[in-house]
Amino acid sequence: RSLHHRSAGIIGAPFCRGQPRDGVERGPDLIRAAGLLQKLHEQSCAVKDYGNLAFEDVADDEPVGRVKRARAVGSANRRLSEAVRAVKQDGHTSVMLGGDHSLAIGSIHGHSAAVGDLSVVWVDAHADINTPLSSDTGNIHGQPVSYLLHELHAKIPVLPNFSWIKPCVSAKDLVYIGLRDVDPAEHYILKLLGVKVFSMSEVDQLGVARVMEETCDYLSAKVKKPIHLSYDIDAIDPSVTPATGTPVSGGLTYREGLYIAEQVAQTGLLSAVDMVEVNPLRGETDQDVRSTVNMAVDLLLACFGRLREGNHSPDYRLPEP
Ligand code: HAR
Ligand code: MN
Ligand code: MN
Ligand code: MN
Repeated sequence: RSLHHRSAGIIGAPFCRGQPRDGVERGPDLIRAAGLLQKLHEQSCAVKDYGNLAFEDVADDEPVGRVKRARAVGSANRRLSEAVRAVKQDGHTSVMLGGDHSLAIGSIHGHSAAVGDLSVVWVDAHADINTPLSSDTGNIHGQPVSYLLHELHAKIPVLPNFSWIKPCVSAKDLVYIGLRDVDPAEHYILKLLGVKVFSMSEVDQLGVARVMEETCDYLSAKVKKPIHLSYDIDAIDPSVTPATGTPVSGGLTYREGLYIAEQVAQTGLLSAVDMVEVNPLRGETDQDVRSTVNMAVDLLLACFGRLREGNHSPDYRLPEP
């Protein structure tokens, strides 16, 4: 499968209401400013930029129980879901630039609305599978997976602007990589549902190569479903990606992070990707921000077939003397 026939449909989602820290809404423009579109083009990937979504401001978005900003999050994700569905229907691999990780609700929902059953590779320090009732913080970026899984449907209470969400992912089609900060309720859910998890402990034990071999074997064992890669930049070690809202030490190295994206791309099944939680206001220096944004760009280039061994297009010819 050549690089030449992939195309990226880019959606900016400048949204931060799934968590309490300002700045993460600047992710899409920063990632574009670091040259993502040009670099994709240079590696022979067709690119269409759908621009940034405009999200409505929601007045009186009072907590519902402990859940914060439910109306804003529900409304933004409804828009995002429609946008991702349209990008998929236009024939692109969808690239959603966040924004916080609550946006995975709309991104995965819209992806599934366009292509049907899919598998999800969730690369993150966190499991983001709290239900609205199990969450200690009430931040919806720690909950997106719970709204998407068929198996948790009965545990999800009614929330304003959430009634459009239909669960669309089965627990057996979900793989986590990079976990190292998991709440008790989340750990209970992961065990109860038998979710495939490669925590940092498994990365230590097996090495990233075996983790990816097992991930790809697991996901392609039966039907080969389109893959949704939801990449939280905090999966990477904070020494590389410090500019993020909830850094956790002991993360993936630059090389491990890249290897994951390379291997998912090489399956030929990658159909949509999220790049979330880049927050320039959480970096202490410009270099902190640059390093974080560069990681996000390099991960996305790998998603579109860039290999560290090098690439060339099938019609490449050496210049004749
Ligand atoms: N588990 C915690 C919660 O539910 C923390 C979630 C964290 N943050 C993220 N998500 N960046 O990946 O609030
Ligand atoms: Mn061509
Ligand atoms: Mn996350
Ligand atoms: Mn995270």
